[in-house]
Amino acid sequence: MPDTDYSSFKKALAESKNIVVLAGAGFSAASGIPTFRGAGGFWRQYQATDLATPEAFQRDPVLVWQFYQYRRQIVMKAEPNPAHRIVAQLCSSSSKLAKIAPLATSFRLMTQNIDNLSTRALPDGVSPSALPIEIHGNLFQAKCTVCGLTEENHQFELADSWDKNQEQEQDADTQVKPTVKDLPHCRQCGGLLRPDVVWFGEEPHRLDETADIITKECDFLIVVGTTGAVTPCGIFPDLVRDAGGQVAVFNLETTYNDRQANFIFRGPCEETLVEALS
Ligand code: BV8
Ligand code: ZN
Repeated sequence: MPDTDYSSFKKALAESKNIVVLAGAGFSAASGIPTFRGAGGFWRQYQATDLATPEAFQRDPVLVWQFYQYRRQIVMKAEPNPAHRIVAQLCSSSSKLAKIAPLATSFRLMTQNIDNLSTRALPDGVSPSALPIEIHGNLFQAKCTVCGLTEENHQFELADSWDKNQEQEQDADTQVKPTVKDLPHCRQCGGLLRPDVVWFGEEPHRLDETADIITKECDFLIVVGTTGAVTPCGIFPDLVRDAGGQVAVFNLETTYNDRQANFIFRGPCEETLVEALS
């Protein structure tokens, strides 16, 4: 039966060497970012998984860019929440980490989220090793569909004809729909840019690196705010347990990862995770 006691969690953490946090959409929920399968997971009449695929982009690149533009607009107004902040502190401060895990040589974040909030929670000038591994990419990165050039893209460089109030769903059909020529294009070759995020059916970013960390180094995996429904991240808890590590699950409700959990903390991670890691 998984343990639900914070003091035994903290004791286990204090004996761990390579701690990994695996985050999902629930990690950013307190920042006001809609999760995938919750009520906010719908956009107009679509499920996100109807739009987060290469086929959807092939079929209607304008609609897919509107979907990501809508999410960028929400994220740009959002702030990191206490869960982002405590994980960012432990990723970037060895002295703070030593207080809760004196034997730890690494504390890393792997996030399925593309909202950049975990990076924004970090202090300026951190070492690259403190940055999150963004397994599913980043909303503020674009990639050329022709030459593969990738570029950061923080301001809304989308054409003026772009509807600035996409969230007003009721008048979605009355707006002038942008065309492909209004979409962002590559400054190097003129090719159409796509959001540099991992769509369903595509290989996650840094997969070999994350697989090595999970199977060869991680001895304590903290899974936060994810259903565990999406692979390959959804099987990381199994891999850590198979390698003799421990797993803790922080979620509002049951998840596919609960069966692998040594610890389960039911509740909002912006509270439970802060309690557990303080
Ligand atoms: C791959 C980026 C192979 C884009 C995302 C059939 C057909 C085709 C494919 C498949 C198939 N069956 C399985 C697959 C594989 C597929 C998959 O898993 N599909 C699922 C739907 C079954 N996976 C893939 O395609 C992956 N690629 O397998 O490639 C390969 C491998 C090697 C080499 C070559 C090829 C790629 C998957 C990546 C897809 N992209 N995001 C975008 O965001 O638009 S996934 C997307 O879902 C997000 O990243 C999200 O994080 C992720 C997982 O969802 P959750 O994080 O769990 O979010 P959700 O809303 O579901 O749940 C929120 C959770 O938070 C809930 O549990 C809730 O209770 C909790 N919560 C809410 N608030 C709080 C909270 N918890 C705590 N506190 C709170 N306050
Ligand atoms: Zn190009």
